[in-house]
Amino acid sequence: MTYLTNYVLEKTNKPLQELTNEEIYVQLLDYVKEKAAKKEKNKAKRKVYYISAEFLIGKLLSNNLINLGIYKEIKEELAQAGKSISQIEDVEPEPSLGNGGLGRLASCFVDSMSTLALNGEGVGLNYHCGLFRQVFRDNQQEAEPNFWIENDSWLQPTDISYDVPFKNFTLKSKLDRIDVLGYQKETKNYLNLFDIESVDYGLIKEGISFDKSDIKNNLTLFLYPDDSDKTGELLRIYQQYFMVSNAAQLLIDEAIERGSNLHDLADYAYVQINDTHPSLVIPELIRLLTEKHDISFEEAVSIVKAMTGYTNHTILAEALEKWPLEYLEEVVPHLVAIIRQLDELVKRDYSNPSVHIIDESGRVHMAHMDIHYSNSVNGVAALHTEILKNSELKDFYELYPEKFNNKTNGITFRRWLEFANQELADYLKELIGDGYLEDATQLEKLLEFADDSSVHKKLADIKFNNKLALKRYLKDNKNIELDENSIIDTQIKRFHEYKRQQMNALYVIHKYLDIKKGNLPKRKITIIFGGKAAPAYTIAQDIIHLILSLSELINNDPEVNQYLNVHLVENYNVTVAEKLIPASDISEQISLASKEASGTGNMKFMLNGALTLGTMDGANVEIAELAGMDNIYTFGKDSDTIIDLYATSGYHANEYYQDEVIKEAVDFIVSDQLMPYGNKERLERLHHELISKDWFMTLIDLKEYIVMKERVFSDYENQDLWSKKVIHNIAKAGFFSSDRTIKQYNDDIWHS
Ligand code: 26Q
Repeated sequence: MTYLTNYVLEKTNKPLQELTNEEIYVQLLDYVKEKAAKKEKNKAKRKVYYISAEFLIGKLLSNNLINLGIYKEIKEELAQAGKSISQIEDVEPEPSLGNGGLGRLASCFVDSMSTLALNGEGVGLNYHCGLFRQVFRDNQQEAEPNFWIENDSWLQPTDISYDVPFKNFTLKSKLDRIDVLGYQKETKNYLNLFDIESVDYGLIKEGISFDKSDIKNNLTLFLYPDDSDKTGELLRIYQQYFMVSNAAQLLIDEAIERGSNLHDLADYAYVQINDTHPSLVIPELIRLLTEKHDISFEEAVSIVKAMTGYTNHTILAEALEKWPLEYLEEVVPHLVAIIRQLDELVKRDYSNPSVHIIDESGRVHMAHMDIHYSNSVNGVAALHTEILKNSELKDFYELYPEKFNNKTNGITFRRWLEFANQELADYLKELIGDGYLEDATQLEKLLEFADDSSVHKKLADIKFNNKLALKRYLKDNKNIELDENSIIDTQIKRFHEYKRQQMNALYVIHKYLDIKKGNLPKRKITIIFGGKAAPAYTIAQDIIHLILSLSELINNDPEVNQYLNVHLVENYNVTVAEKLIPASDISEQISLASKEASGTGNMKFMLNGALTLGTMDGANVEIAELAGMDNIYTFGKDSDTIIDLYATSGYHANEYYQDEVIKEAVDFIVSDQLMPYGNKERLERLHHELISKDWFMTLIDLKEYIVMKERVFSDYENQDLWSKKVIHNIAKAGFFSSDRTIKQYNDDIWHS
């Protein structure tokens, strides 16, 4: 029981008590790294390379301690020295290498690959400022650079370096690695983060604007740099090619080292392409095999096809990348010839232009290249995969039915239960033992307690304690006063019209007006939002502005603020999610049906005993099936109806706007009551958008949403009924363990 004490004494000559939290953090960093260094790399002939533009890893200290199986011991030891582990956790900066679901998924996946002891690693870029830090000024979002890399960090330099050739120059890379420890495993994997040799922070000007043309010094400065002009788009191509060329060179080197003659490369490596950002890996592998290793084009194509798989995360047309050939010509001319050849092979076999790689206007459809030249195409939830097969990628499904498969997303329970909700995790162990840690489906044993009122009471107590912890966190860090006695209703995710935060905001308006009319809720309601909006996405910024303005109005209105509070948490990230999710009662998953590929926040809430209020979209459908319709609150038009409305241009916002209840809420956006808190241009633009275009059909489900939300609040008053639903949700959440997802990837696709 003196792990750390002795270590610290040896390293610093001081007892633990005398170290500051910052010093203890650094000691723990070294301590964990030393433990990790003793672990062997996972081995298997075929190694999986999960290439992703994002890895939203979150803080790593506690996660690593949990995976090492020493979290509780260290926590105890620190406590005995008068130190609090949570204050030490606060010292660690959160890496800024991701933006949302796709990046968090990649991080859960590397955790699970290590936990299953697979030979599988992440490959990405080490962005120095990553995704921007969000600050609110005048009820608006502003973006600041997020410098997250400190001298003492989890990054471990290697001497691995490659030359990456661009049209006009060659850039040398360097590789930093982060150890990825599986849960109580003797072996480990790496997260490989490539970087350029010198990044120049001096290029940054106002906010997050910077000289986008100085590639040699800016390539790994920011994740998703502004691409509203050509230099920005070119920079993204530079980033993508740099990422995949490094990945391809690494995997070829590693395969050779392990005995491959490269004709058999597919036996040694499998590349999972996370969305289209890494798609250039296909022509790059073909280039390397043909130009550097003397393999014929035909053979190279068949090798690459046998060792790549593509994961689709969206059906939104604007998110499917299509690069103009002339842009690729400016950055990577040596790939253009290959891409043209790949396209010609497709055009030789198929006349249907919708499956061509290069379209009539000379744009390269990255997803199309992936589908033709990989052996697996997967969606991320059952409904999403069906939509891909039956509508979005129908023409491809007809060509290659055998390639299409579903891999419903998952989350790592180590972070999202063991760490984030320690009291719940301890209680679960008391009730059903700790078998669920290895086999998450054992959570079903909880069903036995579905009607046990002492269990109900204890679950409610745990939720309350989590609310108290959240209250402290929000007060200390986010300048928010949370009422721990209120029902907490949370919507946390990137801001996007299809996710419909604006519909929740319209509910808030409706409720505010209702309270003003004297219809008082039985219990105070706190509605919490969190999320960032892409800086160039004006309407999403307007929605943030609406919520911040409403929040100021409502929280300061003494007639209303005892019944309703609204908060938008600044700079939402993994760390904030870890506090919000365990404290929430209601999980808002209200996307327009068909648009949310899966969602993974929905799974985190379910596991932490919040009930879903959602549409039948993405993985909500599977949550409903598993938990049972009695234990989830669904509403709104289904995906078939929505897909049909798009096909027939059948939705007209204006028709819905005629409804009195809807009109009253929508018009409040430009009312005299709200205007003093807001910016006229933003509020008017949003109002106009909602009644004239409303591409993501906010108004179509608003009335049903209001009705269902009222039912949720009223059900909450019957605490035994509520807790029973909570138990059904936790019990059935086991399916959503990323260990299950990764096992399926490995069994069906990777065969590692
Ligand atoms: C595309 C073109 C140009 C610039 C940027 C992009 C871009 C950037 C980020 C496209 C997509 C993303 C991120 C997508 C994402 O996070 N998708 C989410 O993936 C989750 C994991 O599968 C799902 O659960 C979510 O439903 C999905 O929205």
